[in-house]
Amino acid sequence: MLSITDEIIEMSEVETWTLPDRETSMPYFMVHCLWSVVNHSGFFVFEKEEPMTTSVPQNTVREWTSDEYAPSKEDKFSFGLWTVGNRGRDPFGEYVRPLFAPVYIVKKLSELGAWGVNLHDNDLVPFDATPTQRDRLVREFKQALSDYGMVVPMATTNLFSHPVFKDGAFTSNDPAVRAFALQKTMRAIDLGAELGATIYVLWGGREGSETDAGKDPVTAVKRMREAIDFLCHYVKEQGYQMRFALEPKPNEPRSDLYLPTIGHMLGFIYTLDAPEMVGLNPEVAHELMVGLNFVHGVAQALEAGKLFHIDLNDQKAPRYDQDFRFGSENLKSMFFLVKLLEEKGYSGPRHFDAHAHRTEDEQGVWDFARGCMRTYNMFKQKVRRFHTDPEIQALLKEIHSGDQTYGGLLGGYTSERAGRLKEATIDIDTRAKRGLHYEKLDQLTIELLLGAR
Ligand code: GCO
Ligand code: MN
Ligand code: MN
Repeated sequence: MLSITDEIIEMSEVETWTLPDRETSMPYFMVHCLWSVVNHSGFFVFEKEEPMTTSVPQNTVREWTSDEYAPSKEDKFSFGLWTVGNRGRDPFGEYVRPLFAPVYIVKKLSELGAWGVNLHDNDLVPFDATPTQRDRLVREFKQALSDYGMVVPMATTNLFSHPVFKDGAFTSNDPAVRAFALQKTMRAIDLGAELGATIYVLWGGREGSETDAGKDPVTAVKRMREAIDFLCHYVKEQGYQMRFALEPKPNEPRSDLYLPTIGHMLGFIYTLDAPEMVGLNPEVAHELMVGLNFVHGVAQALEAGKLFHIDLNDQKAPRYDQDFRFGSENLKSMFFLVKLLEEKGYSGPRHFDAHAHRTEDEQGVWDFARGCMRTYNMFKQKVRRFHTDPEIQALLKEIHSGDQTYGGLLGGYTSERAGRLKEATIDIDTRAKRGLHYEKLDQLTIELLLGAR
């Protein structure tokens, strides 16, 4: 058994370890332990923050909160522990920001107006934690959630940081790795269920290849199916109220990932044992990395009833995954995204899977988080204006009117309709000559977005 002093010394030694960017678990754990140890002993106040209280602190944020765009719990904004906890490490440079303990993140996000916090298993419980350490961390985290009025809508598994996953988890050629991946995920599902998560994200971080010489891509898809089927049965048997959201990504960290886009994933879902339990977690940056229209992808998922969750961020088109602040790059398409989500009644979390620029210190992280939420709300306000702008609405009415003469020939197939359609003379010349006024509508949209109307 370690004494408090030994524990602090041991943890301080741990801090000098270098870990891959996403392997944040041990540092988090270290700060977490330090935080709780020093709190109990009462001789050190972490980061000069107030100790946890049993009510949501009031008036702690004084800027950007007084207007209609200030985020509130009703907006259902969530962040991952790994997002605001991102320390700015990249393949070329070391950490630039300090560790934030999970309970500290919960407190800060709550103060900023967020509603939920999501996590990988190892964002909270280190890879090699003992059952006692796990229970303590989970207990303290749950206390923080209750103290700060935060929920855990989504949980996921880290199947990418540990070297054992270097050639994938569910798709690894090695049965022992596949078995370990399933074991780890079942335990992480238990953790998610304990924290109240109803969505479980599966992102195939390393489910891919650099070369197709060593892995059969057909077998890879079959293995993925086998794993997800297994996990669906597990969730059902446990009686958890949980659905899976699959997150496609075209590449990074592998050269190529399997099931790379929304479309690939959608097709795959319907081959599963329990497709009703499985939907999508599309991410803005991932579709933009391959030059796709994210709004169209999300629309297809929505239409199929498969938009279970969404990762909001932004991206300068085709390049590495940039995870920029939501709406910081593609103003117009992010407006259309918010318009789609709001108009179609998407009721799930508005989750930000993004992080602050590497140039930022801690204040920059909270500026970043607040910015994601405010921008979403500003777009939401613009959508309301779009709906009430008379000129835009009149134009839309005209655009959608078309020639109704042939309406009766459309709809579902009947042999009578098919016969009439084959015989009909359709006035294509008039239709072909007609201008559609999309230029004007698009310009009006731009003027609205830029505040000119
Ligand atoms: C990425 C992914 C991840 C996942 C996360 C949850 O590009 O790194 O977007 O951030 O969303 O691991 O599964
Ligand atoms: Mn991503
Ligand atoms: Mn993501």
